[in-house]
Amino acid sequence: MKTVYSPRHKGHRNQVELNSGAIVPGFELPERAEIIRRRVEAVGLGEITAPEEWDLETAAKVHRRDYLDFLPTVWQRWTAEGRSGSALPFTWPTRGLRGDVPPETIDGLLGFYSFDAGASFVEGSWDAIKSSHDVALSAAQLVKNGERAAFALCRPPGHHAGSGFAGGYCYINNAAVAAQWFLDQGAARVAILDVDYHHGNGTQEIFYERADVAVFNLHADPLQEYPFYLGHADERGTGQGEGFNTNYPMRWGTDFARWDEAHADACAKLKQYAPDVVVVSLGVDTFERDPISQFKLVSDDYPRIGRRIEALQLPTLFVMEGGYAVEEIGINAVGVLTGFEGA
Ligand code: SP5
Ligand code: ZN
Repeated sequence: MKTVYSPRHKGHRNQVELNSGAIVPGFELPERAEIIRRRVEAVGLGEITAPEEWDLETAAKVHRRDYLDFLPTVWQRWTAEGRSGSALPFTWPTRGLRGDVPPETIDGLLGFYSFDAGASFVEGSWDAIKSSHDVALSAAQLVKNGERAAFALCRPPGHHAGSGFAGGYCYINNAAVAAQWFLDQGAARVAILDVDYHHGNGTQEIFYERADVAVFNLHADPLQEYPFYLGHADERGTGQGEGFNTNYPMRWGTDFARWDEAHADACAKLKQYAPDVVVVSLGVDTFERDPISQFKLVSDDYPRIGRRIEALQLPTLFVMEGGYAVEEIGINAVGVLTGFEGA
């Protein structure tokens, strides 16, 4: 299968995050995308192409316009205050505070448009965010034009970004934008299968009241793990969307046997939904040596994930999300893809 990749992700670097009470260098490193790209080349997965430039009109159907307008302005606003380093929020509008009045100043805006301190901005961030969005849409176009599958090597990732907020290393929800684009191109139904270790809270929020995108999410139990405040099994969708959101929270220590049971169930339900296309939010932070995660998958398990997805017999767009064991993420992410291809 073809891979879409842009070197513009590299400007998004030297971010920071809050971890165990300290501001630390971000886990979401530029090397991640480079290691995956080199693995794509090493195994001969297929051609690697550059994305086209896309406008933000599809993104504006899954994100608030004011949020999309804010993102490109962050670095300029931050440096206009005489700051350097990373633009990071420190106040958030939780319960009991107003979430409907955007402040005028950058510190207030950063908190208003995020849910954690895991999505800092540096000088090259917006250009990388936009390139990641373009990578997802260009790979979606390959599938629309008849490829059985394509790989969007997105960086930064997207599944924690909601309609009006960044967080968890995510800014624009690339998988959600791609799903919306398939609908706009004539698909009747799209399924999103999120296999990242963390719950895809942004994707769930965006489609929670909709029946035209069914979301299946396999992830660490929010009672134990980030993002903590969404991803429980009783979240089934609401209104028109009731029954079209399915969560599989799993406890720390989950191994492949247990994980694959949930995957098999999700794939069976996904098949019943009979979508025209499936978008896979491909995170490989389920790996046993991932530095921020607590599942026990091993490298040999990833091709088996790809084989199960191939068995759906649907046009498939893989969108890169998380995975932080930097040495192994190439083997594991591309392992899913070669498993799919070899099935
Ligand atoms: C796309 C994606 O995978 N985003 C993940 C965001 C996770 N942010 C919270 C990280 C918490 C790290 N704390 C782990 C402590 C281990 N030393
Ligand atoms: Zn993750």
